[in-house]
Amino acid sequence: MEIKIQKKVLQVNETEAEKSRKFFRQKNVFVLNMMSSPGSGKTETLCKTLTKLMPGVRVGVIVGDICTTNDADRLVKTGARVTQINTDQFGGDCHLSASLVLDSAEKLGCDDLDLLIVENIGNLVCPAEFDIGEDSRAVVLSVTEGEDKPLKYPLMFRVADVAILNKIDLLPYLDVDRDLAVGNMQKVHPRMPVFEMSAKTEEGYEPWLDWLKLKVFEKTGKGL
Ligand SMILES: Nc1nc2c(ncn2[C@@H]2O[C@H](COP(=O)(O)OP(=O)(O)O)[C@@H](O)[C@H]2O)c(=O)[nH]1
Ligand SMILES: [Mg+2]
Repeated sequence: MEIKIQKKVLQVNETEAEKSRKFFRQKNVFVLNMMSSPGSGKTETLCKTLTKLMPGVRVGVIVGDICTTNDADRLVKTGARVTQINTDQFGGDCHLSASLVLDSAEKLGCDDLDLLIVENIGNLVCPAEFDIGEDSRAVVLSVTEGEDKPLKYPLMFRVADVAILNKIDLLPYLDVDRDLAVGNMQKVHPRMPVFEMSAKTEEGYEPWLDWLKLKVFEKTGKGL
């Protein structure tokens, strides 16, 4: 019975995701769904990414959390247009649904955007199951989480188009094997691009920014 309910929820979401995809196509905006466990550095990576991309790339952000506007407050300082979703009022959902994202995207306005980034709720499991009508999915794994997480939570890494290994500035202080962390991500998802970065020192940002700009160009035709 539980499985049937889950299946129905996902089917309803899939219909909504198609509506979102159509909306984003009409607006000619590239949409990136950014996912990870809490604290791996999604918001910090986004703050640095937005600062480096703007004003050449016009970026909007939808950020999801169960409670607080902390992340929106940080992101808005970059100058990007930001809206925060809190799922507490909907029972504290651990993921963003397609309908919530579409509703927020309409309110945010996408006419003048090249790139819309959705920072999903921190969770390495549920967001991987919910299509939000995005064009690409990025997963962030920080070195403090351990090399084995891609093997323990494979779906998230399987559905991702690109991965960031974040907090590499901390490697000297940890017993973590960087190559093994990258290897485990690519074991689950062969040939997935993995960018090794630090949001603190800003090491490793250029290849990630180039990847993102190429993706925006491929969808929208906007050379940035
Ligand atoms: N040393 C270090 N700390 C980081 C890095 N990226 C994020 N942090 C810190 O990790 C904590 C969680 O980051 P946050 O961006 O809020 O993670 P989120 O929950 O995935 O959005 C914050 O204290 C950040 O300052 C990094 O590359 N290196
Ligand atoms: Mg965050």
